[in-house]
Amino acid sequence: MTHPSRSGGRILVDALQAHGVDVTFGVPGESYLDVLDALHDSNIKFIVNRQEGGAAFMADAYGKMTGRPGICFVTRGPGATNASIGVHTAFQDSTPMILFVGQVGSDFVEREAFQEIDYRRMFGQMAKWVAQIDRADRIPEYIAHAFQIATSGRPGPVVLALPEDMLASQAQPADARPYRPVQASPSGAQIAELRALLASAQRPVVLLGGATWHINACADLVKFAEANALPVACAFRFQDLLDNAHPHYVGDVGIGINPKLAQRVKESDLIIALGPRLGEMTTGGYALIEAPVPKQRLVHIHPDPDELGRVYQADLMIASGAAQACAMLAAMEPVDASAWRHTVAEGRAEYEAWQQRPPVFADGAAPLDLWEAVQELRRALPHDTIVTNGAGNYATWAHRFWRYGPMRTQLAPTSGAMGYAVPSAVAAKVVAPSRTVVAFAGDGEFMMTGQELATAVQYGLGVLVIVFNNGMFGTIRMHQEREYPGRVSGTGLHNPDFALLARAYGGHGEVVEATAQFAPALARALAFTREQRLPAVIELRYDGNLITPNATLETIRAQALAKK
Ligand SMILES: Cc1ncc(C[n+]2csc(CCOP(=O)(O)OP(=O)(O)O)c2C)c(N)n1
Ligand SMILES: [Mg+2]
Repeated sequence: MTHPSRSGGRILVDALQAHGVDVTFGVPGESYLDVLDALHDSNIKFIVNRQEGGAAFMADAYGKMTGRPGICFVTRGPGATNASIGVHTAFQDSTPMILFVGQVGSDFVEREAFQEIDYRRMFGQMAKWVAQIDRADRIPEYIAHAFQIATSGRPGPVVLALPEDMLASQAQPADARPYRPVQASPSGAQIAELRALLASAQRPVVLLGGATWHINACADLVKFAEANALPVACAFRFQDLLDNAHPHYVGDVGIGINPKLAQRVKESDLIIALGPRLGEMTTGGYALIEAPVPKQRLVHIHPDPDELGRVYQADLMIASGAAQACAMLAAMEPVDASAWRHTVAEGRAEYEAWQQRPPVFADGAAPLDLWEAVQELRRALPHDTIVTNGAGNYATWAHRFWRYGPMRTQLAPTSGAMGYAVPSAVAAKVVAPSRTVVAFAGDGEFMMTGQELATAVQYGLGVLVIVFNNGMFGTIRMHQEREYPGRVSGTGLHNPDFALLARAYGGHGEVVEATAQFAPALARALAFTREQRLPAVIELRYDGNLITPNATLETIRAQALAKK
């Protein structure tokens, strides 16, 4: 059978459509003009970004939101290097993503031609697969392969390089079929073993995390947790795998963990880790759960067999997708939970106590009370609001005091990458235009990728960004005061007027400096995002001394000095 002759760019775009791609993010380059040309009359929407870091973060957020690979197009060396932060994040976060990079033509390859990089070496450690498509007739095969790899087992990023002459060449390949992700399932024997471990436990806890989840899997998990009276915690930045309103949700296991929850995990005798990698952040530097042999019995379920036994020698290791495991756990005959049934309400009470007004705002003296601001957000925003953040101490105001709704209501990088908050919010609004999307961003965070507000304006995406302006790279200042008290170095920031900046982009801007100003500012900003379908920024100007909910910089410094 003969097929029509098409350019490489057109074959590529046709392949993307065959796999269900509806949107791509990117920054254009002359290296892939043929793809841009084919996109011109495709059904794929090309969201034009302002910087490739933002584009790659958006592709990651799209991947997290949908479970389908986020697609990103960037140009050669400079575009690829800018985009690398998103590839690294997708790798650490196990997010399905495909980054397409322009490449020099085959006539100049290996001469260090203009902007030439060997992407295999560059992305080797941070992508699941890096390849270069040298023949247009093999594009459908490479693209199908890329989708399979990005979504199967432990999901992650794939990088495909596109030599310029290959894209412009003609070929007549047949299109491939739509991809079908592959996940392993637990065996009946493994579920029986898990059940036996649970039946002999006294203080079990469940820890959720990782990728390959689905809203139905979350419902199955609820069945399993309820039937067996299990307290459920979520790993670092996977807090939306169980609706935080659910009575079995007992908090998050990561940076700034509730000490009561840390104690609960330490004193448990069985941890059922369902999906997380059990990485450094989730395990409190491998101290909360001792490595390599934990004190507790450990059941570790993860989609990648290579991840099992990597750090922890679990009692039971199950290579399985989260959804497959949850389906079998929901169907498992419940065990007698009378020994630990009370720990659900106990854990829940400790979680709720941890969400109460924290010490730094106890005396009511601060002009702007950030805890009150989060309470107002909880009152004003819908339950399914998507909340995003990047890295910085400000994130604790979301992690600890906000209540995440059902999956996907949280977008945050486990890679700890700054700059994720604004692009991920914009991407979330692309995927779910009717949902309310709020980015929590520090002043440092915002300045890394805040220019993507222009993207939000261009496509009519009404996100709300709350900028926590403490005039510093606060996290680093905090560590500085702990390790080198009183010797501030390289952590101060002189900032623009964020509200004015938002207006310059064509959005709405407010500055809030006192608690009572927040609720009306929020109401105006939300109305603007909904009516105008354009972004709004609320800048919270507050005392930088209030560095964490529990401690001020002054006390951290004083304690550090006292130790010296
Ligand atoms: C891309 C990137 N660069 C640097 C860091 C190191 N880092 C982590 S938090 C932080 C400061 C964040 O500042 P800001 O966004 O203002 O939040 P704050 O801690 O002040 O609340 C820095 C520099 C990082 N995680 N990611
Ligand atoms: Mg800051």
